[in-house]
Amino acid sequence: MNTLKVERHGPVVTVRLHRPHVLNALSGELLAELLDVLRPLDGDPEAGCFVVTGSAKVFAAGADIKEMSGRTAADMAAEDYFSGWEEFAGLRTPKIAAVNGYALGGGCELAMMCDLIVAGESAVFGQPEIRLGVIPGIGGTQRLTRLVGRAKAMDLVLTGRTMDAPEAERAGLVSRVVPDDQVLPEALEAARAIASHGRASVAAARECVDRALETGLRDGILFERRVFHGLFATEDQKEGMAAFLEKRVPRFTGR
Ligand code: DAK
Repeated sequence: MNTLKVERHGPVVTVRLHRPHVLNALSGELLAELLDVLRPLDGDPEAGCFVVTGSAKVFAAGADIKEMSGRTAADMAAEDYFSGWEEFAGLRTPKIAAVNGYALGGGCELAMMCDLIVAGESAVFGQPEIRLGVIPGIGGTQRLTRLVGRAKAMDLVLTGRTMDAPEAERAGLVSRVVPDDQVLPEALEAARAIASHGRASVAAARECVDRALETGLRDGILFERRVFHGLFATEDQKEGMAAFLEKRVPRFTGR
């Protein structure tokens, strides 16, 4: 592994982006290594949550500009450059971004592909690609707009300005803001909580929440109700409700 450091504690897998000389810029190699690590773990019943983080000073300063700069449109199309990020976004295991410092361009897009963003007070978010003569291209114009609304998304994408952690929290981009040294502990605690729940209900909850961004209210409510009904076919539903009534901690099996 050249670009990542990976740790596993029980059901929580932590991936630390590690290209310090370029502020963790996201290269093709980093993406390939990230997918090599996470792909086999996705669907592993023992893996309950992924945490993606950077260093104490930077999450990721975007896609690797040096790697991209000389490419032509034909190169980009032929390689379908960075299409693998959609595979990352589509992993079924819940993902938490633990962000300190810069999360710019592809770094902000990577954080938005996660289910939760836990940010340190020093975190800085933005889509500055316009300053490079391009636009966000790993979902930034789409996810940012859905998460923070058109007004704020236009502001960030057209001016290239950044927003600090309190603004990102007010805008709805960030789930929690904590002191910098608490970012990873807070993210790991959230990851352990998620991993302690039944896998089927966690997967169902993620699908339903994300569906809210893609469908009308009526269809979304119906989708939620059908998924809710379906969970009564799982052993985890029986166990979760029995444990409540028996005043004990549930033992979910993912079945
Ligand atoms: N790529 C490559 N190297 C980078 C980098 C990046 N994104 N960001 C920083 N570095 C390197 C710097 O070049 C510098 O290297 P040396 O000069 O020391 O060799 C080193 O990291 C330290 O950076 P600075 O000296 O600039 O550090 P400062 O603290 O002064 O400034 C900064 C920090 C984050 C404000 C600044 O580094 C900066 O503005 N970085 C660029 C931020 C940015 O523009 N990010 C967006 C990148 S474009 C695609 C779709 C999307 C994309 C790509 C493809 N397709 C669908 C095909 C995504 C595009 C982007 O994300």
